[in-house]
Amino acid sequence: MSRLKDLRTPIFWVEGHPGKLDREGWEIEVTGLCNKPGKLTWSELLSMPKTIADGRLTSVTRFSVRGKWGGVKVSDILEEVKASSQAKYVRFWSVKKIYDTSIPIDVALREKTLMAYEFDGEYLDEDYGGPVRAFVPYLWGYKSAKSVVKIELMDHYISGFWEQRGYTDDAWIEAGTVRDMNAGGRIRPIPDGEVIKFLDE
Ligand SMILES: Nc1nc2c(c(=O)[nH]1)N[C@H]1C(S)=C(S)[C@@H](COP(=O)(O)O)O[C@H]1N2
Ligand SMILES: [Mo]
Repeated sequence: MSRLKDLRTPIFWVEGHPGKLDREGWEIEVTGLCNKPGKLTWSELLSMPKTIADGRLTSVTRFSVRGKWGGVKVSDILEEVKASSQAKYVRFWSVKKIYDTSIPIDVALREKTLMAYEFDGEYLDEDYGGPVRAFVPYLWGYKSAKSVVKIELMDHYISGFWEQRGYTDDAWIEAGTVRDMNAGGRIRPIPDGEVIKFLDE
């Protein structure tokens, strides 16, 4: 069991569950508009400064789960690979490369946008996008690609898996209600816009 599972957080793998993944052997290719493209290994990620972002993953399907997501800031990774000033979008690719999604660089550079490997101090397992997933609490959860194997820096936008199937490209969170997984699935209203601190009460 994991904390996310204990909270009964739904598990989404639209392309099919990937099965067991090799955490220690995990590598993320960082490519596109940068001066130092290359591979980021599991041990390199762990050696980079760790950021803990208290935040919520909020799905357009209307659940929301809050916790302490631990990982490396995407901004630190972009610095490490010396992202070019022409890079305007960051595209995340999941294992199998069927699922992808892209976010604007200004969202990628924000302080709670992570390549996350932990939730509440536990390593993420495959159900929840381990070894390493995107965590983008500012936008609907479909931007938080799971089990990321590739980060691509681009000068233009490309619609991702869900965006091509009708979800909005900007993934701006719309007002309504969500099931708050931290409160046993209780229905709570959410405001329009980014969700960082809502439902704290
Ligand atoms: N590879 C992959 N990443 C994905 C998805 C998916 O189906 N496949 N679903 C997205 C959606 S719609 C949401 S809300 C979150 C859900 O994360 P969870 O399955 O850890 O709860 O993952 C996002 N990342
Ligand atoms: Mo979602």
